Amino acid sequence: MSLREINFDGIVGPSHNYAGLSLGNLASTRNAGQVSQPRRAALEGVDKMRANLALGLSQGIFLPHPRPYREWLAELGTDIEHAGPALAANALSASAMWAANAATVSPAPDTDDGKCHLTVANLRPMPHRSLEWPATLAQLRLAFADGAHFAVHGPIPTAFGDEGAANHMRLAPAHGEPGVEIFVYGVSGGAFPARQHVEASKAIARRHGLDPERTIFAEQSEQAIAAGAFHNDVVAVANQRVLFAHEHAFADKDALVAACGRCVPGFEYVEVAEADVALTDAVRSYLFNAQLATPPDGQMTLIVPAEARETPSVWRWIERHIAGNGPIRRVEVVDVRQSMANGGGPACLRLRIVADPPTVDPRFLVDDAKLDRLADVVRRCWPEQIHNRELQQPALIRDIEAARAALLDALDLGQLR
Ligand code: SUG
Repeated sequence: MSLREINFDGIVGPSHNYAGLSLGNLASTRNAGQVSQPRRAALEGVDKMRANLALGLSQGIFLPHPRPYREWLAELGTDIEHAGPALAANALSASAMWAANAATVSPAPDTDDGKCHLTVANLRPMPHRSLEWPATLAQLRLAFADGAHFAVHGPIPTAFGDEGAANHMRLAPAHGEPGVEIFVYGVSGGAFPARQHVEASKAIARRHGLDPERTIFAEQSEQAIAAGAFHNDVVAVANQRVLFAHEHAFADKDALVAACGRCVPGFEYVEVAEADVALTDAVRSYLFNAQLATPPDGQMTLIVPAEARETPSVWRWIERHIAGNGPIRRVEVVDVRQSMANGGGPACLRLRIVADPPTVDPRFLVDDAKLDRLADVVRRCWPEQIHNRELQQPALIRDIEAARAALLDALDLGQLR
């Protein structure tokens, strides 16, 4: 068994659009009603995956969900032709692209039965996202069907909102060794909702058979949520022994840092002070919504969105850190602007799983050749633009459904239809 980090990116679906559905997500609100470019968005995602492969990282994919979600509309007594614009936008959202919200993952070395446990996120707080879990669960059950190595769980009861790995971090000396899992929850977010409920986090820790001695629950700061950090991964990210976070990410930073120090040998806390990068700049640039990864060359790498390079305080901080002796040794810049305009950075687009690649269904793993095939379908079938007011046009709906079907066929995943 050779356990390694595999990032599963959500392929941006053909219905990608800007509907302003997420209160508390400043980019979603700011860009409501803009014209989207689904083809470009999906190709940006493919290029990000190529960049990860070039670094020597393992890469997987999750597929777009059936949109419009016709069964859901039928349960509401309507259909895509007759639904009001709000319901239609929910049924057409491509939000499943943000795979960091697909599930919470506890790698095998952390669990009592030695399997990698995954709990699909119920995504209850936002109506459009609450539609995702059935199609996500179907994919998790296929991709991780090997019951000797994986345990896939259904969602936490909807009384408690759960938004998956975006509010979960893991520290471990190496991916294949036992680690410490940190569950971050929200209590209050000022004018904005707190999306992760502590009871959901605790339930996941119990279901996954985690050792209470190596499990930490930490509250997100109200200030961070109110500033637009609707998920913890907008203000913090962890990799191996390193926790990289904004000064105002947590309600009780000192307690969290002390607990990590006790549990993780060689723990390093890399803090970005408000004086260097204001919370507003951190949220605007998505500095922390980076992938923090250790490629085979051992150089810990921060994979940031282009917006980070365009935000002077942020780029200054990165350059200074890399020139110094900090643990982050390299920065890679990726362009995921179409996703960013809905509040989804490089980290949102991927779900990190620690596994031995041969135990995963190979249809969900990619190399450059498979990405070429995928990009070819996107170029041929994804709509070039979607004007929000035209979301319900029959010709567009036909194109969206045909595009997804073509992709499933190209990837031999027709059974997800
Ligand atoms: O849940 N945006 C997503 C962005 C998710 C980002 N994920 C992480 N931080 N891990 C959300 O708010 C906007 C859709 C719209 O407005 O059309 C949206 O759902």
